[in-house]
This record gives sequence, C-alpha cells and structure tokens, in this order.
Amino acid sequence: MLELKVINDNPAPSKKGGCSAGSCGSNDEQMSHLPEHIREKVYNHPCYSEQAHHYFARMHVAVAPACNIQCHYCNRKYDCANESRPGVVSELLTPDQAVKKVMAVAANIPQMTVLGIAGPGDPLANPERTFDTFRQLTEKAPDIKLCVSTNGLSLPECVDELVKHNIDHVTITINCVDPDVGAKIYPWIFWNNKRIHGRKGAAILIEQQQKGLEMLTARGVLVKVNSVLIPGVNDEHLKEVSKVVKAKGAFLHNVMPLIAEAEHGTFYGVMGQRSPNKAELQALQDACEGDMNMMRHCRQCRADAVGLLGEDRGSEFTLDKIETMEIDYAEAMKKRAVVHAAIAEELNAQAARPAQKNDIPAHYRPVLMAVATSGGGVINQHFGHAKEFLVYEASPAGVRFIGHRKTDLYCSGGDTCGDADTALQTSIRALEGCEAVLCSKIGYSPWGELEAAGIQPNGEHAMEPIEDAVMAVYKEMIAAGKLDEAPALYGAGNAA
Ligand code: CLF
Ligand code: SF4
Repeated sequence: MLELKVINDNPAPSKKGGCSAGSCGSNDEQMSHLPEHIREKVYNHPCYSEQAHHYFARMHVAVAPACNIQCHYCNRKYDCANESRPGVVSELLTPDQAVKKVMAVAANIPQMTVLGIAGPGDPLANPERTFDTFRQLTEKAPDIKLCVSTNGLSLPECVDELVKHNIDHVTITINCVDPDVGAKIYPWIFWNNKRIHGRKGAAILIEQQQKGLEMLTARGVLVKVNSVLIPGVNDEHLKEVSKVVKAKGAFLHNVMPLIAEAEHGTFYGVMGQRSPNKAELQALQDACEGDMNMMRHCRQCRADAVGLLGEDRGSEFTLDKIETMEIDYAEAMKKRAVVHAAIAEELNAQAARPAQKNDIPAHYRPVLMAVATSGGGVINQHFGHAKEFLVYEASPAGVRFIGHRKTDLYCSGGDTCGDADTALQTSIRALEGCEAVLCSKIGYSPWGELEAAGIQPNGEHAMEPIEDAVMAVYKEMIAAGKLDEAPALYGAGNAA
C-alpha cells in the first residue's frame, strides 16, 4: 500500500515540528515513544492521534439499533452517548446500505481512513449486522481501517470475531470499576435473557468490560477507553478507572463530559443532573494524564457522522444521493493512496524539522489561545466561518492542545462579518478564558468586540502551522509586556 511505503521510507513523525523545547503535551509527543508497529496503526486514525485529526477523517454507519444495557444518560430515540452527541440518527442502515455508503464516502473524501460502528445502540448487541458490515468492507474496501465502540457487555464473546475481521481499534465505554458507582449510572442490563437491576447488573457489566479489555490487549488490539464524566457520581472515581485500565493495557483514555438536557428525555436530563464545566473536565483530564495518554480532541460525534472530527458531511451522503453515485472503487483507491501519500509526506516533513529552541524564562504564566482551522494543522479559517475553535495553551514549557470550543456560526459569508450580534456574543462566550484568537481573517466589527471582551484577534499568522503560530504570538505577548502582570485565572474563569 502506497501510504505504508511512504511511512516506512520516512518513519512516522517522531516529534511535531515547530514545538519549542518543552513538551507539546499532545499524544503526538507521546507517540514518538511508541514502537513503530503501533505508530503505524495510529498515525492516520483521527481519534487515536491528535495530530491525525487535523488531516484524516472518519465516518460512522448506523447499523446497530439495539442495546443490551440502559445508561441514565441515554434515550433510545437519540444517538448512543458513548460516541455521539444527542440527536436522532438520520437513517438507520442495513449492512448492504452501509457498505455502499462507506464506498461512496471513501471515493469522495479520500482522507477518510476509518470506518467506525458506534450505534445508535451497541454494535456488539447487534453482532450479525455489525460483523456483516465489517466482513463486506474487509473484502471491498481493504484500505479502510475498521473501528468499533461498545459498552463492553458482550465484548468477551466477540473478541475472536473482532480479531478475525482485523479490527485493531476498539473503544470500550468504562464509567466505573466499582459496582456501587455503577448502580448510579446503569439502572439495568440485559443478561442471559433476563433484566438485572442495580448493583448486581453493574457488577456483571464491569466484569465483562475488564475481561474484554484484557482479552483484546493480550491479542495486540489497541483499546481506547471512553468515560463519561458525571459530576458527583464518578468524577473522583475516574482517576481510579484511569489507573486500572492503563494497568490492563488500554492505549488511550477519553474522558468526555456528560450531556444531560431535559428535552432529551434521559433520566439524568429529567432529574437535573448537571454536566461538568470546562474547568472540571480539564482538571480531571490533567489529573488522569499522569497515568496514561489522554484524548482531548473528541467531538462526541453522532453515530452517523461523516468527515473530519468536528465537521459533519452526512447530508452529502444520504441514501437517495448515494443511489445516484457511480463508484469505481479500484480507481478511488488509487486516488486515495495518492492523497494519503501526500499527507504522510507532509507529516514526515514536519517531523524532520528541527525543534525550535525555547529560551522563555520559566516565570511567564501560561496563556490560552483559540485557533480557527478547517484542517491541515494550519490557521486557515475566517473567524466568522468557524463552527468551533481549537484551544491551545502556550507556556515556557511549549504549546499543548487543550480541547475545542463549539460556537454558533454567525457569518453567512462575504465580507459582512459581524452582522449577527447575538451569535457573535455566543462565540465570545465560547472563547472565555482565551486571551487571543488566531484566524486567517476577521471583520472589523468582531475585531472590536473581541478586543472589548479581552480577547486579542490575530490574523497575522494565516496558513502557518498552528503550534508555531501560537508560540510566536506568545513571544509577542511577552515582548509587549502583556504577561508581566498577575496570572490570568483561566481555569476558574471557565466555570460555565
Ligand atoms: Fe468512531 Fe470512535 Fe472509532 Fe473514532 S469516534 S468508533 S474511535 S472512529 Fe472519535 Fe467521535 Fe470521540 Fe468517538 S471523536 S466520539 S472518540
Ligand atoms: Fe445508550 Fe449506548 Fe448506554 Fe446503550 S450503551 S444505553 S445505546 S448510551
């Protein structure tokens, strides 16, 4: 395969270029310490590598309607909250329809490297539909990585089948390792044809999850653990979860915020269980980071999402549209290989760049900056076109990725940036705690309002690599004396 040839000729990036002497803090820095065969598994998986998510896309097919447990944060009418934000799946697909859709997307979005099955129920509670889809894709689209996300209840009995289909990325949602905590999250499980309630059900689920995790890691499958952070229920406990799953060989831990709204009709939503704020999420991710690699770029995507993380191009690939598409997959694979090779070359070039020397005195405080990007690892988006911003922390230790902030799109195009004041205010609220926003362009009106809110707009670094630009702006702030005053309390200030 061309992409592997390129990677083998020029080993996968060992360190992201442009970062200062300190750690980038992203999992790409951690990736540099991985064995070559693992790096090759993750370098083009947008969820398993923070760097990859700037370049490579994933898609989900919604072939798995049933579930074998009940989570208090889930309503069956909505996508599985393991891997999605609430929102109904537009189209439930048969395996044949799903395969057709995957091939259509792969032909039209060549940077799509991963097909995941993540709902809307539990993929392994629908084994025939799930494995029929995987079996067909292994034959018809061998250049696509296969990925699955499960609650873990049926995992041990499915491990052989997963390995048989070369599925080497599995996500297990593990919210607890203590049945008393579990009883507050799972009202029941369906096990051996019976509904088992409370602590007893939670204990069986935990045992199955842990057993499945051990079996997969023993077979060399990369396992990511997702955990839903539920304040007052499992927040403190997740540190223990992180330790336990790391000890059992999990590759990555993704702590996601609970989404609980009364209108979703979930138990937590109706009961008024609150979601964590940004500061609580970041604090817990930082606390767990000592134990293992943390994922911070998850978008809690839909069970039928298509595109780069953070974008959804599903509406371009509805069943009626796919019916009209003529797909020559052999031809598409050639084009895909060329695109993948170009991205690999770009990543290798980045890795080959010498690290910048960082001579910033250690007493300067860290600063959060927001970045508008549409992918490619560079600053390339107009402020008014951004539906989300990536947030980076710059400090004397270097630049590290912190997370993303969703915002309402307020610019309908053209040069009339800033017409919709309310939406602009929403964007500004989303950027709370950030001291600068870097974008390719910005209109006069939002510029003034951002400045008034204490966020310095910056359009000087268009098309530059994100981390280089963030470090350059940090140095400019130091040179301008802006960091000589007392530290900005961005952590506390982020409380929603
Ligand atoms: Fe899908 Fe999940 Fe595979 Fe990724 S998503 S099955 S591992 S291909 Fe990714 Fe989406 Fe977060 Fe999931 S951003 S919700 S972690
Ligand atoms: Fe819902 Fe997923 Fe939990 Fe099943 S595992 S109840 S589909 S969130």
